[in-house]
Amino acid sequence: MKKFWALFFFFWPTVTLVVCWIAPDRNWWFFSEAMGQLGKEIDGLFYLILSIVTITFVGTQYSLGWVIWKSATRDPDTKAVFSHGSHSLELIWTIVPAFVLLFIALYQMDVWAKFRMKDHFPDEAKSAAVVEVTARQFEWRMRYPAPGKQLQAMPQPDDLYAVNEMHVPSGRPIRFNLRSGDVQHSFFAPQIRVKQDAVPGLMIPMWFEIPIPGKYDLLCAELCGWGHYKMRATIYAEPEGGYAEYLEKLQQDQDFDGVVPEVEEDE
Ligand SMILES: [Cu+2]
Repeated sequence: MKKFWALFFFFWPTVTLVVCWIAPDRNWWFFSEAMGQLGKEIDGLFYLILSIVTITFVGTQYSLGWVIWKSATRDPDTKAVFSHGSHSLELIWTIVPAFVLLFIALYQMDVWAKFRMKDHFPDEAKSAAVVEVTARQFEWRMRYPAPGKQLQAMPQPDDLYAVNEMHVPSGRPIRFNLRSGDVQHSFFAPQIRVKQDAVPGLMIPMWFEIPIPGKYDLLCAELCGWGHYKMRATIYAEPEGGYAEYLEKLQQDQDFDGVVPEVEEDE
């Protein structure tokens, strides 16, 4: 039975190593490649932490298995050895994890700053936002400036609105502002690896860059009420000129009052 437990503790780290062997071919079961440079850097942090955790797990489980195996296979007549702890061991397994945590904290600071701190945004994303995103129960509201104008912090009479469709230019970093109209929500664009809480009373500046035009998911990642599940929208990364075209069309739709002028007939 003792040998069984030793084998049990050898089994799981072995499974882990096999998984690590086949996982890169399957993109670690991520459902898509990270879109954009920032997404790749965020994935990089994820892989770093995953590696540290894997090494720790495999190391501790094999050691545990080895200790049990040793005791299972030794001569039952051998005298047991008792010890009263070890100061050096205590120091080692306190200092090593402390340094690992400190390393992670310092290592991720550049990516974090680029992602979250306005002063470190790419230059193109420091200027005016292309859209203001407001999360509310249970939809995403977009506010765009009128064509040719810049988005103001306060809503303007000629602003354009859309629901659950976020159109942005592709191929360059774009800035947007995130707000909440009621409770706490979370802006989550999984393919771009961008996630940020929308907090009532705050306007949070954000940016991302989508190199390839196309459709991307936008979800709410904060349980915000009964309709949380349907807070799903689409990000349209527009090709060159597509964003301006979209704004023109939105303006036409918004200005249209539903009345088609009658054609006057000559008597
Ligand atoms: Cu929500």
